[in-house]
Amino acid sequence: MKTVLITGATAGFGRETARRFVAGGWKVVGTGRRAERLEELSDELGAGFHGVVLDVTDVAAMRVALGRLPAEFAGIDLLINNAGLALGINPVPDVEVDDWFTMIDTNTKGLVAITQALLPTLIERRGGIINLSSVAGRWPYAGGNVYGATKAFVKQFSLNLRADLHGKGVRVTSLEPGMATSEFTLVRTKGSAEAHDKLYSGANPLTSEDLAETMWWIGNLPPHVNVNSLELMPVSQSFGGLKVHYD
Ligand code: NDP
Ligand code: 8X3
Repeated sequence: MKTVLITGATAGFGRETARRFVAGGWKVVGTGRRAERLEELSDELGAGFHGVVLDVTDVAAMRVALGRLPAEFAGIDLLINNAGLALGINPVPDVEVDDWFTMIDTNTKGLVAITQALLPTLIERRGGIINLSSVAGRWPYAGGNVYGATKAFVKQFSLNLRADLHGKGVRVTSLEPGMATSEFTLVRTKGSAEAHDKLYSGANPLTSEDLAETMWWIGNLPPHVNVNSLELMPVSQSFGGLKVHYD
C-alpha cells in the first residue's frame, strides 16, 4: 500500500485529495496548522489517515514532525506540496509587506524545505512530487504581484527538480489550476464571505473535487510517465489580453 503526504489537508484541495487517496486505498499523511480539522478528518477517514499538526513556515519543527512519523506512515511515495495562500487582492503600492513575506515563507520557503526533507525517502522509493503552482504563476494580473511570483517560483523549481533528479525515477509535476472554490478567497480577503460569493457565484469554477481527481490521476499514472506541468481552468475563465494606457 502506498503513502502520500499532503500539506494543507485541513481545507480545500488538500482535504478533498486526502479523501480521494484514502478512498483509493492509499495511506495518507495530512498536515496543516488547524489541529481540530485534522482530528475531524481522522474521524472521517479512519486508520488510513494520519494527521500531523505542522506549520510549513516553521522549518525546524517541520523536520522534527516528519522524523516522528509512525513507521507505517513513514515511507512516503508521493509528496503533494499543496499548502499555500494568497494574501491581499490590491495592486501595488496598496499592499502589506508582511503579507508578501508570509506568502514567500509559505508558498516558496516552506515548500522547498519540506521537499528537501523528504527527498531521500522519495528517491529511495522512486516516488513522486506534485507541487501546487497556479495560473497566477504564468498569467499576470493586477493584484497578483507576490502571490503570482511565488507560483512562478513553484513552477520553475518543479522543472529544475526534474533536471536534478534525472535518472533517479522520481516524478515531478507542477500543477497549475485557475479559479477554484475552496477557502482560498476567504483567506486572501481575511474573511470576506462577500468577496468569496462575488467571485464564484455564477462562475462555475473548478472545485476541490476536480483538483483531487486530477491529483489522483497524476499520482497513479504508470511509473514511466511524467506530467511536467499541467494548467487547467474552468471553461468560464480565459484571457484578458494586454492593456495600453493613453495619456
Ligand atoms: P485553502 O485555503 O482552502 O487551503 C489551503 C491549505 O493550506 C489549508 O489546509 C491550510 O491549512 C494550508 N496552509 C496555509 N498556510 C499554511 C502553513 N503556514 N502551514 C501549513 N499549512 C498551511 O486553499 P486551496 O485549497 O484553494 O489552495 C491549495 C493550494 O492551491 C494553494 O497552494 C493555492 O495557492 C493553490 N491554488 C489555489 C487556487 C484556487 O483558486 N483556489 C488556484 C490555483 C492554485 P491551515 O490553515 O490549517 O494551516
Ligand atoms: C489562484 C488562482 O486566478 O485566483 O491561484 O490567482 S487566481
